[in-house]
Amino acid sequence: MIAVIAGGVGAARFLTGLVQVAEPASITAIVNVGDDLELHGLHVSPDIDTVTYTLAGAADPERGWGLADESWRAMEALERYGGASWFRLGDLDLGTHLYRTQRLLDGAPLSIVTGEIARAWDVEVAIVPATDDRLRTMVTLPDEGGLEVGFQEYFVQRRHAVRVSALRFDGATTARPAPGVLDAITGADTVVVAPSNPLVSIDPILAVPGIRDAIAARRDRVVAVSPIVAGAALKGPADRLMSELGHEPTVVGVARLYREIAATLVVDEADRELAPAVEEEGLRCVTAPAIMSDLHAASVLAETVLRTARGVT
Ligand code: FO1
Repeated sequence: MIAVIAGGVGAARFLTGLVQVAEPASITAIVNVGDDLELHGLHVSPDIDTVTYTLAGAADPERGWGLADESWRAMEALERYGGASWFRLGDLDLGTHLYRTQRLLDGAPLSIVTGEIARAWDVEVAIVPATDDRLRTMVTLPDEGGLEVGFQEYFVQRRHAVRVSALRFDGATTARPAPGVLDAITGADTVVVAPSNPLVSIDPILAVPGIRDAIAARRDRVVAVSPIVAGAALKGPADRLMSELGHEPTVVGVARLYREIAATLVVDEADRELAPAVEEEGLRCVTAPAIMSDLHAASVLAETVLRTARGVT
C-alpha cells in the first residue's frame, strides 16, 4: 500500500508515473484542499480536480490543470456582464463544479463526492481530500498594506508576481482528517511526499491535526521528492516563496522542512553536490533524474522512489 501526500500539477504527474509501476488500487492520494475556493456559488477544488483529470488522462497537457479540448463559452458569457472571470472555468470543467457543489449542498462530504467524481472518470487510485472540513490557505501581501487574500487571489489573480510575508491555513486548527486519511498513512508500506510546493501544497495537509503526527510516526517509510531543482521550482513560485518566508530555496531548505516527517529525500542529479548537506539535516539523500518531462520520466522517478523505500538502491 502506498500513500501519496499530494498538491496539484507536480503530484498529479508523479502519480501518472506511479500507476505505471504500482497497482493503482494500492495507491491513496491525500490531496491538498487549501487551494479550494467558492466562486459564482460553486465549490472548486483545483488540486483534487488536477489529480483526478490527470490520472484519467483527460487533463490539458499544456496547462496541467483543467480539461483537454476545453471551450470557454460560459466565461465569454460571464464577461459580457463584467462578472469575475480572472479564474477561468472551462465549459466542461464547470460540469464538475456544478456536480460537486450540488452534492455538498445535499449534505455529502467532500471525500464522498471526490470518490464519486474519480469513479466517473474510471480512476482506480483512491483520491481523498486531506479534510472534509473547510481549510483555506490565506496569503499576506506586504506591498498591499498587509492585505490577506485567498490562495487563488494570490496565485491566479496576481499571477504570484507579488511578495508574500505570511501564510495561514484558515480552519486548520479545527479541521479533522477526512475518513481514510489516517488509515492510508498508518497502513502504507510507503508514504511519498510528492514533488509539490512544500509551503502551500504540502503544509496545509500537514496542518490538519493528526496528519503530521501520523506521517512522522512512519518517518522511516516516508520518501519525499524535492520540487526544487538547482535552486528553482519545477513549476510555480515555490523557490520565491521559500526565500521570502525565510527558507533556503534549495534541496537543503526542502530537507529542513521535511526532516521531522521523512527519512529520505530524492533530489535531482543537478543537486548531487548538495547531497552531503541534505544528509547533515538527518535525511538520506538519493540522487536521481527527478524532472518529469514525460510519462516515462515520471515512471522512472516513481520506480526510484519505490526502490528507495524498499531499501533497494
Ligand atoms: N490556474 C491559472 O493560472 N489560471 C486560471 O484561470 C486557473 C483556473 C483553474 C480552474 C480550475 C482548476 O481546477 C484549476 C485552475 N487553475 C488556474 C490552476 C490552479 O490555480 C492551480 O493548479 C493550483 O491551485 C496550484 O496548485
